[in-house]
Amino acid sequence: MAKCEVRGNDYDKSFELIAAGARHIFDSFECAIQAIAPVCEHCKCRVIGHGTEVAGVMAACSRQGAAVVPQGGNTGLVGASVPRNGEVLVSLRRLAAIGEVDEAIGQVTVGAGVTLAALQDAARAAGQDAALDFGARDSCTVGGVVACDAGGARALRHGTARAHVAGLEAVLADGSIVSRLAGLTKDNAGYNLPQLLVGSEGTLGNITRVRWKLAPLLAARVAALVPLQTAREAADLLRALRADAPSLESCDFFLDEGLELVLEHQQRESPIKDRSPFYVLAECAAQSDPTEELAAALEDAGIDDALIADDTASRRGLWTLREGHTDAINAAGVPHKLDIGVPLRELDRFIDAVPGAVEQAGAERVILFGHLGDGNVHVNVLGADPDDERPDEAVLELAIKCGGTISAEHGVGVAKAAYLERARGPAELAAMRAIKRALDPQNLLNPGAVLAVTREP
Ligand code: 2HG
Ligand code: ZN
Repeated sequence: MAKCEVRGNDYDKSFELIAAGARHIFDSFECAIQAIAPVCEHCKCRVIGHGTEVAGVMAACSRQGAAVVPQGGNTGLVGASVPRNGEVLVSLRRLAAIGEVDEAIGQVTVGAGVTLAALQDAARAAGQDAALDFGARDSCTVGGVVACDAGGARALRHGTARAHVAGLEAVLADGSIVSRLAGLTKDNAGYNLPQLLVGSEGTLGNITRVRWKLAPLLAARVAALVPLQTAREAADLLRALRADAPSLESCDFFLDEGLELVLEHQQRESPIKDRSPFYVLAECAAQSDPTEELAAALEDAGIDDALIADDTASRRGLWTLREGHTDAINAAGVPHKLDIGVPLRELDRFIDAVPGAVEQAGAERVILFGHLGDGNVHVNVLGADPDDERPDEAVLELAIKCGGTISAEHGVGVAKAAYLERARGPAELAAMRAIKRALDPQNLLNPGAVLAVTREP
């Protein structure tokens, strides 16, 4: 356990000391310290753990000119929640209160530290649905989800995290608190600060509470795993499903090489006998059983070999093939992780061109999977030196050439910050920097994330 430098409940004094360089607050913060001490031991950053005092911490840090990295579940993939230069780590995980679900309007206020799974459970218990889901659900937190505008498989129907933010509370760089938690559907009085904070990755404020918009619970579900030959066929299938299956909720994809990795990693047999190069995993959700609707849509699209899963266990079985990609890839090596998005009409061009581009950039292997409905491809490059930027450069360049984005749902963080100007152009980047300067003139909030540190005049 690390050395204790500050004791007692005098928070204000403690915050001043932390900001001034003391490394830990112990005593009444024991739980938090236990949770975060290993991180601290490893990276030697300064750590605090009492989330409810975020405003006090920020005010003290602002007075001392100490930089801060806000952290939720630390499940991000672009390095945005990890201190890099001795910043104070503000862990928001203990802000884990879940308010009462307002069933009439379909909203709930939750602390930033509530996990996505806990939000889903609370919504379900009230007959509602959080309407956002992805593999890291058990450890990612709502604050982090909102801070990086996470998406996941169900964004096709329900939008990304942004669409679920009816308001939020955040602590700004000077320690002031902005709070819009009334959850008004119509409220156009002034700039929409909450929406500006969505996707800002901790660079404009510490999100402490979120007013989350729920959706009606659609308990009748069916999934289908469809073997296909090409990305073009997949895009055609999506078009057909969107037209003929209004209950379509998600439409993800993976390739046979990824499936093979997952099967090996999970030590299971392929549920598909006749393997093919490309697979689409679609799920429909409705008030009443959508199986017939999905089956008819598949038949009209000329599909006769889909694997249909109409009970919870078999649906989960199919989704673990898709969601198991991250772990299976990690077990195969240290991947370069890219998360690009392209317009659907360009998807097959991108997917066809990526392996060649990556190989030319000196990498051995690329695994592609993602969210077909959003044109969101997770490109995991294996067999490249961790510091070799050439494969990343090649993939991001290709995405931009296809009219796409360098970050679809994982965020920019520090990993992609150097590419932001190329993706957004100088005018947009200058506007972003102006916003950052206005809200955080000392550059204390997550410095170097999203906006690369430059020597500005
Ligand atoms: C997913 O869709 C996540 O499974 C993670 O966004 C993607 O590991 C990845 O590249
Ligand atoms: Zn994803």
